[in-house]
Amino acid sequence: MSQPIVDKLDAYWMPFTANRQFKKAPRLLTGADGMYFTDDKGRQVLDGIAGLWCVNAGHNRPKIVEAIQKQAAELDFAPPFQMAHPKAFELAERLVELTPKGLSKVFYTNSGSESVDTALKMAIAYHRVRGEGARTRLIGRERGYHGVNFGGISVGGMVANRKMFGTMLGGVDHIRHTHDPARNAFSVGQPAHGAEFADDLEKLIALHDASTIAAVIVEPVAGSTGVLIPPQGYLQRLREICDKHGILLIFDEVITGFGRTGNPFGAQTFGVTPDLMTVAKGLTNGCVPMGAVFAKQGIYDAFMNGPEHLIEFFHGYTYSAHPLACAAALGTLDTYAEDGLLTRAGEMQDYFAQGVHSLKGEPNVIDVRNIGLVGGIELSPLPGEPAKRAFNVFLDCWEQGVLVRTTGDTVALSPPLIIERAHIDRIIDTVRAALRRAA
Ligand code: PXG
Ligand code: PLP
Repeated sequence: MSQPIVDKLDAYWMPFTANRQFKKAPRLLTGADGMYFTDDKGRQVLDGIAGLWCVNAGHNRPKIVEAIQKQAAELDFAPPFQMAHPKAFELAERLVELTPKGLSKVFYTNSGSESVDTALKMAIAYHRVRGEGARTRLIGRERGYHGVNFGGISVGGMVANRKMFGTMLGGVDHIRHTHDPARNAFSVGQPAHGAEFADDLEKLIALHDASTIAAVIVEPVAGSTGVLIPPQGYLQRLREICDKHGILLIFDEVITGFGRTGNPFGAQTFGVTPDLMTVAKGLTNGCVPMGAVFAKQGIYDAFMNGPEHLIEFFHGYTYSAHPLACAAALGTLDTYAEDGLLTRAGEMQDYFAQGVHSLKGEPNVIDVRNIGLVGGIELSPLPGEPAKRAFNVFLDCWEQGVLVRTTGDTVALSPPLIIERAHIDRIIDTVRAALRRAA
């Protein structure tokens, strides 16, 4: 027998993982190229989830690899406080060419979680610098995922991510989620029913008074909690209510950013522009950790008062605008542009939709949802064992050489945007066979 690649699995406490189960039968990845991972047994595994919703241009893209290598040798680090390096500015200029009109300022972070906490702090501080310091409440949504830092779990709505961690931020409330299978099951694209879920916001405003509310944060498409597509008119209505009451609207586009829904950002796909927008993941094609918050010009301007030598916003990370991350992001934007990837999900979505919706009628499939190159296939749970049936499907697909993701009893697909029809066919065939075996 050949020597195992790792013979000690003890010290590493793995994130969001069933550690004991994993360590009994580890799934190790050792290489990646294009649409495929290589595992430690030399198998090729088709990547049905772009790594973790992040490798949008596929793996091992030469422009990105070269940019990182070159940058490491040229300028390894530059302090981001009171100092900068040229690529940080170049990247910001390139990014704001892609954003919805008005989102013209970029603040760098290192992850989606940091982007979320940054945006929440920006929102509260924005009201304060304008003399509305009583606006401190934050409104999230049930089943929302906004990363794992204290701000993010406070506005988030995933019970397992919250219940162990005490009282979190005060002054947070939630509107209902929009998942409504009784009316919307098996909708292709945006469901027809549920714009009125946005009116929950009016109820919370009536309860707390608008003068105490800083911001509302939602994912345009909820990814982590099982691919929940916004009902037609829902995001528009949230926007109208926020405008009416002077509340900032934050879109968390960590998953929907960088082409996932057929446009650079979900805001463009759904035709609604937020005041703040958080991104990460696809910003660097997942290659170097990086996130960002986009802000409207007026939010930035509100901070630019007082003596010029004083810091305007007391916030930032040692690794904000890290040179390797900026280089990776520039290489990523070049790659997206060359391959037309930021609109490719729109071209592929009909074929992808046909594929995922062809799973209707397979054993235990109770709903199928899709938008762009995201799909969710919801299964009825095994009696008394929630999440187990979907996890069995995940393990089966892995055995068959296809990587999918599960959350609760939903199988999620979010492949690299370079995907071709034959890859879609293989993913759907593999999931179909696994569903039948899991019956
Ligand atoms: N906001 C949203 C909308 C996300 O999807 C984050 C914030 C946090 O980003 P970081 O980079 O801090 O992880 C995310 C991340 C899953 C899964 O199982 C999804 C995410 C992360 C890990 C797993 O679907 N999304
Ligand atoms: N903890 C300590 C002791 C620090 O000195 C710093 C940064 O200087 C941090 C945490 C924050 O680290 P980061 O800026 O990487 O988020």
